[in-house]
Amino acid sequence: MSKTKNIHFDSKCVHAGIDDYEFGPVVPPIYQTSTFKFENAKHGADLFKGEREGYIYSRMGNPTVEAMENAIAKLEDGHKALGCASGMAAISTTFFALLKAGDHVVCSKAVYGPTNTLLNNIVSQLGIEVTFVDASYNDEIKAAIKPNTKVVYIETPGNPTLCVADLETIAKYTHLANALLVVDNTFMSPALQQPLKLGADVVIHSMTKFLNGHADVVAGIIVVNDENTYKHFRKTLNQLGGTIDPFNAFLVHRGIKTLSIRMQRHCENAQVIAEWLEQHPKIEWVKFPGLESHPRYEIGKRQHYGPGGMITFELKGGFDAGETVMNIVKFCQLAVSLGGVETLVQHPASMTHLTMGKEMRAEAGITEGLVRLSVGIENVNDIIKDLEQALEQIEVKEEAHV
Ligand code: LCS
Repeated sequence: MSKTKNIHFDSKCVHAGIDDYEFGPVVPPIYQTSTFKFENAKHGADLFKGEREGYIYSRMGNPTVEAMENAIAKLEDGHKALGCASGMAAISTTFFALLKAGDHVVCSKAVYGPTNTLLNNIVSQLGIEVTFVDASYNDEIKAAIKPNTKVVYIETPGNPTLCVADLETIAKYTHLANALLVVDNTFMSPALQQPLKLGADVVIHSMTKFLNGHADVVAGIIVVNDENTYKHFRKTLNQLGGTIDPFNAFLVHRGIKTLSIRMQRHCENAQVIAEWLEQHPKIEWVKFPGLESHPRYEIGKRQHYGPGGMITFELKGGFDAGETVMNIVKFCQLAVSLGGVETLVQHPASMTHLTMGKEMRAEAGITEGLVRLSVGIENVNDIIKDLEQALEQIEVKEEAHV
């Protein structure tokens, strides 16, 4: 019987994907090898034909990578997973696996900038049509789906606006059209949201973020629900070549052991900070799924096991004030990426979402003054103290944001 079958999610984080290995190590050994010896010519030929199980070449499969893939598949309650070299490798592999000329994709407007750019600049040049929608509104998605829609692609909460999409309803609309629902679950991690249970067909993560959690790896993953889809994705990934390497897979597998407790602290800290920001006189608005003022608070409460660690806000005084704060924080670090143990702050309009262009950003609700905070697991008072001293130093002229 599987050791991880009927155990709590917290325990799965520690034990999923861990097997018995030669010499008895309690963690998977790192098979840092590009290729694997065949016993003889027939063995090699049989492996290539798929008539025997085993490893051939690390782009096509590696035991350390497979251990991590099995772990994430278990955490997402999926069938199998495919480790990728980055989140963008996972996303591009998914589009290549599922789309061909003549197909149509519906995508939420608020997605990571390069996802938007990939669809707009590369996917659309292959004869694939793309429609961007505000995924907060189920009716917008329903209206955008056409007979040739093959994929509905949702990031929820969206980067960086933290808009929340109702996955259960969207899955119903998607399946009525015989399309597949692909969900980028990076902002929540499987500790806080499990899209396959809500009807999604494919789940993607940038594992660079919460899954690894320590800002020392760039990696991605695709989780699928059935063997046929898995085989098709595996073939596509082998051909495109964006596979994860064994050492990064080992680091991610190590990172997820603490996923549950990290996410709990991210959520607790972010809730306190979001509430503090919301009542601060120099703050124009705050967006956080754990605040009752979030327009999709009720959907979030139903769909999430916690509000997450990401907050966006805008200062009275707009971009200038935001820039000043980013320049004078000391404890919070000014850097892109998110989901690590350390608190990071960044400005999407000039950084992560620059390539989208001003018009698309405005349509997606990414205002020029929006500041994004990835709340770490430090003591919350240290984060607040730093934000406080930064906010104290900005001058807010009421007319500045009018
Ligand atoms: N999906 C989401 C939601 C992301 O936030 C990112 C990266 C990706 C996919 C791509 O993953 P990568 O290839 O970088 O592993 N987001 C970043 C961000 O907001 N700041 O820097 C990277």
